[in-house]
Amino acid sequence: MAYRSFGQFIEALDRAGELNRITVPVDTDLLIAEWADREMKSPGGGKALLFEQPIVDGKKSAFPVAINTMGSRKRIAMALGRDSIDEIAQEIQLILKAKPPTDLREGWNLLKQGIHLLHARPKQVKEGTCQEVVHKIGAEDDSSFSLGDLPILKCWPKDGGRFITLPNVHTRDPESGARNVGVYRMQVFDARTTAMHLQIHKVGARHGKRYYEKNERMPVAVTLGGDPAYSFAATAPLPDGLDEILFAGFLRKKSVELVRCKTIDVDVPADVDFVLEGYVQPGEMRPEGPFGDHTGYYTAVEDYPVFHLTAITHRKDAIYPTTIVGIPPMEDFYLGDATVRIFLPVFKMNFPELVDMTLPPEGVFHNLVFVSIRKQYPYQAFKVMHGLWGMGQMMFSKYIVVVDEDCDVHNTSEVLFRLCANTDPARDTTVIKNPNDSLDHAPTEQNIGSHMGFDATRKLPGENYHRQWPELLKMTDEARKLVDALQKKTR
Ligand SMILES: Cc1cc2nc3c(=O)[nH]c(=O)nc-3n(C[C@H](O)[C@H](O)[C@H](O)COP(=O)(O)O)c2cc1C
Ligand SMILES: [Mn+2]
Repeated sequence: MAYRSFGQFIEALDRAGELNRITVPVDTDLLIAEWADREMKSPGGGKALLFEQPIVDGKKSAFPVAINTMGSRKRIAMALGRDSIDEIAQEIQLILKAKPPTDLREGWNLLKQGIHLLHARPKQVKEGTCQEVVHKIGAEDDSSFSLGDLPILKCWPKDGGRFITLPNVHTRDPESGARNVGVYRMQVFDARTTAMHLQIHKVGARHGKRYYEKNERMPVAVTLGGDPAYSFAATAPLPDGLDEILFAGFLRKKSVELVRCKTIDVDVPADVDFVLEGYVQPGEMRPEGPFGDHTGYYTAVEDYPVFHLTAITHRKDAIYPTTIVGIPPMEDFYLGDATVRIFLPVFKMNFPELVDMTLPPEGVFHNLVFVSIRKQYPYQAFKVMHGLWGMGQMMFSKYIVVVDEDCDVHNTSEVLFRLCANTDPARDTTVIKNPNDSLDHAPTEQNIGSHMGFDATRKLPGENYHRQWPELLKMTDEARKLVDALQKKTR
């Protein structure tokens, strides 16, 4: 179930007919991005693309570029070794609801889950394929190998440079020792320095702050590739302190093998494709951007920490994984969508009335949330909104629309119908203050803003509605069955 390498995942995609190999040379300057954008916007997310001859500054790179590898329902499930993402949600539900089994089958299922949880613990190993080739950089410089040798994309015309878009950034809390892995993009400044886009709400930024306060460098290891479960775990909005490596081990049902980096005291998965080792210096900031962002707009230039490379190590047959973000729908929609589906049981544990939830692609994660509830008492829709606004990265949700359980939140048209039909704006909305996603350009000030909730559920007595709530139209089952039969005959 777990992939021993990123290459093995690419082969699995190929066998499943989910990969297009592009054998002609294609420039990493905008052309791979334009090709990938068309693919991501084709029905269902198109295919994964493997550019076998990426061109960097007029020269062919030694490493192929893989993009859109998780950009569909099927491929994200394949990335996590399942037929469907819902299997993982069921596995999580089983753990959350764990109580003494009532029959043999339940007992067996629970036992299996227990064994899979054991896999969450990583294993330390002495050697890893990610260190088959080692290039130390700086004083011990052994070669002219540098970031310029990686097929790093320039994604959009006005981008400030080339950006590493799927880096798994490994850091440690200097006090508790807790590990964190997050995907924070990196703009290449030169052969051995990049920006590190640690937005202020993210755990990597908090770790940095702890080091800088003590005037210490933060050691940082950036990995690319390996089992795609690693990258997925790094994008997942886990609570601060919950180790992404444990989560990856649980997802892939196999312990992650960790190897110590060559020039810093950080452990990384031994089977990744590339490791960029280095550090962030306290107080050092440089302008980052512009960058064609997942908002669909360019994010303006802002100061961000600088990452200094001390080594690059890689497998001999390394593949460079990347993505591009932009006007939705893009590959990252499927990452966010899978996250919501996987963690739905956790949300349901916090909100027993919650039936279903989705972040539609048009809202680009934080801008729009549709949630359906089984309403029992007045103002319950507002309670759910406020609860969501208080939960981790859900704090960024700009608009939350709450509907009744019989509305399919995955059908945007149905939700909009309920929103329009069931609300009196003055009565059924609330506007609150909350932290805002750093990338949102709309608020007057960065990182803070207002959020709006819509109660589009049917109004109960006690909700300031003094009329008879009407009944939604519905045909009888009998009439439906009869017409089904008639239509079958006439077809
Ligand atoms: C393709 C992609 C690019 C991302 N780029 C950034 C980024 O540049 N900076 C950032 O702070 N978060 C970025 N994120 C979001 C974080 O990876 C995400 O919020 C993650 O949950 C953070 O983990 P943390 O809670 O451990 O900090 C990106 C996500 C994806 C899918
Ligand atoms: Mn984290």
